Amino acid sequence: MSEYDNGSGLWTTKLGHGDAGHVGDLDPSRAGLEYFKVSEDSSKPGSWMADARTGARLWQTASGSDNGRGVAADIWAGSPGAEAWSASDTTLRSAAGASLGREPSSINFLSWWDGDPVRELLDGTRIDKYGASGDTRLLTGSGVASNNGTKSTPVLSGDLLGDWREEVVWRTGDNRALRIYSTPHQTTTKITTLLHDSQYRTALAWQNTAYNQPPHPSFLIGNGMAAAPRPTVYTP
Ligand SMILES: [Ca+2]
Ligand SMILES: [Ca+2]
Ligand SMILES: [Ca+2]
Ligand SMILES: [Ca+2]
Repeated sequence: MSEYDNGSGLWTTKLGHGDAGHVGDLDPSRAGLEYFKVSEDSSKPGSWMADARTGARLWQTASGSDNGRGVAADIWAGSPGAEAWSASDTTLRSAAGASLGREPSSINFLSWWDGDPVRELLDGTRIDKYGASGDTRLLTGSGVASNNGTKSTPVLSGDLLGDWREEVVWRTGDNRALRIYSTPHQTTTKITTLLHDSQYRTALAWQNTAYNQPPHPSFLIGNGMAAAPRPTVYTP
């Protein structure tokens, strides 16, 4: 997505509907953005990664099931860029599709929560940090609930307040209030507030207007990242 986008379609794979899609600089060794998606149709590849500008498919996994959930994000510093995993797959995959081993304990949302730029896992009312031998629980929300059954979506997750780390909004179990959780961890990484990034800002809007999915900015936030771009802000 660029600031010059006019809203017309760029391409289609004709691979049909999927229950999750992720757009970001998932593979930093390739120029531009990448798109990772799962397929609901069992005759289609279970998941696939494509160049987000051209739709050219970079790699895919086997067909044969309705692949209900899938995520791509840099959750592990042991492999460059994003990792990708999905419900019908059996392994965590590198940005290039190679097998990396143990899959994370959840396949739903994401959060930048602790001090490092590698992303954490958000599922239900919990935030976990992925590790090759097991995930570590960082937060358990008490007295709050998630939405949408197994998709376990929060009311909203994203960088709403303070620095670039992401807040999460959950409803209380009695539906009488919303709570905003914010990280208690300090960071040495400096990034302009993510709502200045138009792709990320659009992603926060779609969490409340369309299919509820975690947001990604238009640039890499992850292990070994370059200095994040400074936005150019125009006012009338
Ligand atoms: Ca890329
Ligand atoms: Ca990684
Ligand atoms: Ca982190
Ligand atoms: Ca924040």
